[in-house]
Amino acid sequence: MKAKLFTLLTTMAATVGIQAFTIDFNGLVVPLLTTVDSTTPLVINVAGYGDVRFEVGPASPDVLVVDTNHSNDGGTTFQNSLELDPAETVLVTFLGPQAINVDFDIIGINAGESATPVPFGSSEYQLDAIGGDGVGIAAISWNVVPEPSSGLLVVVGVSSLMLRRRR
Ligand SMILES: [Ca+2]
Ligand SMILES: [Ca+2]
Repeated sequence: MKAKLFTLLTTMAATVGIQAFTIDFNGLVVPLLTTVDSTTPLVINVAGYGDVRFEVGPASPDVLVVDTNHSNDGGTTFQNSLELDPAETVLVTFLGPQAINVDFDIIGINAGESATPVPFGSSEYQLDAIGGDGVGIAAISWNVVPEPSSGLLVVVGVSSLMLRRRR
């Protein structure tokens, strides 16, 4: 009986599923030469998720541009990306449900350059472009675990009650 209940719960949890989302600057979502500056954040609405906001650093005159100056493979395949010049900063905030497994696809990281997204709190990431000729964010992907439905919560509750009674 216990084993059957656990199997049922496991199956239901798997059915709930994890959702996957992507912002791809190489797609047509964001037009080329779109700019982000201190007065104009870039807010991208991702179907089924909600908004993701890109801002420049709070104390910085940075201007970020969606352009085609960086490649992923040393210079042959140039892609659209949100470009950061050296010393520029971008803050990326997930305004929809909790984003997990956040993965930045950063292109144009040459020798001596670095660009590592640093998480702040549960929904914000800061990326600083350091050195060389800058980098670009080609894409961001992430997952969302949907809120458990009230029906599933009832099943879990009743099941744990039954398990407790049997101990
Ligand atoms: Ca710039
Ligand atoms: Ca570079």
